[in-house]
Amino acid sequence: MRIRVIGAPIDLGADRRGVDIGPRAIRYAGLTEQLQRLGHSVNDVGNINIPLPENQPTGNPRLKYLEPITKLAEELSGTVSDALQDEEFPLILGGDHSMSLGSISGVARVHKDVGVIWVDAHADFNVEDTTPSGNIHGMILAALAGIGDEHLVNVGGWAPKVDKNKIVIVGARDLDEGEQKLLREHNIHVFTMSDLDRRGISYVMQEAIEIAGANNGPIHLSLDMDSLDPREAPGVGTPVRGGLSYREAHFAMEMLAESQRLVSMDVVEVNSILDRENTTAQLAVELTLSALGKKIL
Ligand code: B3U
Ligand code: MN
Ligand code: MN
Repeated sequence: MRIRVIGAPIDLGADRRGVDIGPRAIRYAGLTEQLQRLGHSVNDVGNINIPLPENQPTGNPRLKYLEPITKLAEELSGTVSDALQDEEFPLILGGDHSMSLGSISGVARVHKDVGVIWVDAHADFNVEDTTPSGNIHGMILAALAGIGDEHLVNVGGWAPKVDKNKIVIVGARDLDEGEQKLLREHNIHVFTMSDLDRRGISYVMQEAIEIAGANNGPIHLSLDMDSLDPREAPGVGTPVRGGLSYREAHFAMEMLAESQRLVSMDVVEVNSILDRENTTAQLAVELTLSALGKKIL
């Protein structure tokens, strides 16, 4: 497969500084070499340009940095749809999760029926009225489903980007009250950590692939590294105990590879300031390899 690596070091969507180093840290962990060793060809087009938060007005405290975030989403969306049009698989490196507004909009422009598997400790399903932080990375999945602030929802000039019925969240364990209400109201498929404990990763991923990839449709994987247990992935902005184990995460990725339905992928929230010796970035590379076909035997 031909893979186009796109760095999106956006750090305007979250409070903890350090995710802007994520794309570099993932590259330093050997991403290109290892993808090539797996037999892929890699076209790394570098990073999109991100303005410094210091030079940007915060704006509405319940929708911090709304203006630059939507502007960057427009740009990234174009970069991602160009990759797909050139028949390369977009692998987008974050940055905080607000970057997925751009990446998934770009995918949805080309694959109108794309489903999304959102692997995350959080649901990122807040809106202006439910957010406890004003951080837009906690609102992106709702925006992609057509829910929330109109500027976020209408990036690229159309909405929704993804059919609500084809959204699946895996690994959730930290949901805000208003967010829970929204998820229920819109019947979003959420596999929490307790579902994982009850049914196992194999069952959960099989269901997730069936739901997101209904009618043999394409799937985008959005991998938030905070879905993993903080013992495995210490370098994330909002660690939450009780996450995916190393083996569960790898197996989930292997099942996605086996499904042969992935058309694009993001890896987000690697925070190098909080990381230990690039452990989280290395794990991000390993999991990407499993999602893109690496097998034990
Ligand atoms: N739900 C909280 C916290 C959060 C969301 N996403 C992350 N943290 N990484 C919020 O601020 O919306
Ligand atoms: Mn997230
Ligand atoms: Mn998260």
